[in-house]
Amino acid sequence: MRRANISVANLLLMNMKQDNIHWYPGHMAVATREIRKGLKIVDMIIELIDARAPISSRHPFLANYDGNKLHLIIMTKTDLADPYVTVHWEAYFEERRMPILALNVLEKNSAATIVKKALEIGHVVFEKQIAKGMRPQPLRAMVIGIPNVGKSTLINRLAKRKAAVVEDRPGVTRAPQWIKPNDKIWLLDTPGVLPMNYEHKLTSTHLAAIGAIKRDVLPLESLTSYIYKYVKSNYPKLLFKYLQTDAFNDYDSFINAVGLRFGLMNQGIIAREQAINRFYDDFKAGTIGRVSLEVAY
Ligand SMILES: Nc1nc2c(ncn2[C@@H]2O[C@H](COP(=O)(O)OP(=O)(O)O)[C@@H](O)[C@H]2O)c(=O)[nH]1
Ligand SMILES: [Mg+2]
Repeated sequence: MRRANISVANLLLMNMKQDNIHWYPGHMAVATREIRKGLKIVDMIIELIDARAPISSRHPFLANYDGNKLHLIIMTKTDLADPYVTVHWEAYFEERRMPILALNVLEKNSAATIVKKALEIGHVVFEKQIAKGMRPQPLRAMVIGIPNVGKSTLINRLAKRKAAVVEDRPGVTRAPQWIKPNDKIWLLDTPGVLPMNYEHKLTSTHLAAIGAIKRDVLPLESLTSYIYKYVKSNYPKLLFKYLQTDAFNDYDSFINAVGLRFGLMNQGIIAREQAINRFYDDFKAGTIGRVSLEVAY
């Protein structure tokens, strides 16, 4: 790809300059209380972020977390992101001494790869236990992330193998339920859903573009206009491939071209609304191609 026009430094700078918008302020306090509760009983945080927008899909709560838990970052949806950019992101986190795995959660061996890496990092916990003369206990981990990053997909994959849950007696405070892929690692069975970071316009835009925000609250026209301009300047060939034409030179003519290409007509007139929705869906699903919205250099 051509060098994308938004570096992390620029991103942060732009964020600072943007007026803060609050579509839905998010119930930060409630969500973080649940997560804090979970954190008390685990050794490790497994934080899922989206490879297409690794900064925006993190959350200040975890980005600034300096507690004593081990912390593994999983960059998901690499199949939808620009592979060259993803490599840079891996280096970015590694340079900051943050263990990271970049993968497609839908791939067959993704769960096993994550467990292997978690156990590698978790070795320090086992060593401490052994030093104390204890038998090594299962490593306890909690999967955390904003909506739509793949938390349920990952947990279901792990549960399918050899899941067992702690018994749930009625009338007693519900004990934490564990997914037990094996006797070395247990995961809390409910992932921690982080409220999203809506603080900055660009962050919100990226979260919307990757499908983390419900469609019915989105300003689809300005969102798709942003996506169109971004793809056109950073991945221009993808738009040609998508529409089999380059007979468009601005957002409006592009949306018209989408309508024509996919036959989205209403009584002989291009159904603009439908075309906008179609483009948004195709971008989110990666049909247009692999696009990273944030770059690490
Ligand atoms: N292409 C792709 N899709 C994924 C990946 N991980 C999850 N998904 C899809 O993303 C959507 C949201 O996943 P889900 O596990 O429900 O996310 P959650 O909200 O974090 O629990 C689902 O349609 C998944 O099939 C991935 O690595 N690549
Ligand atoms: Mg889920």
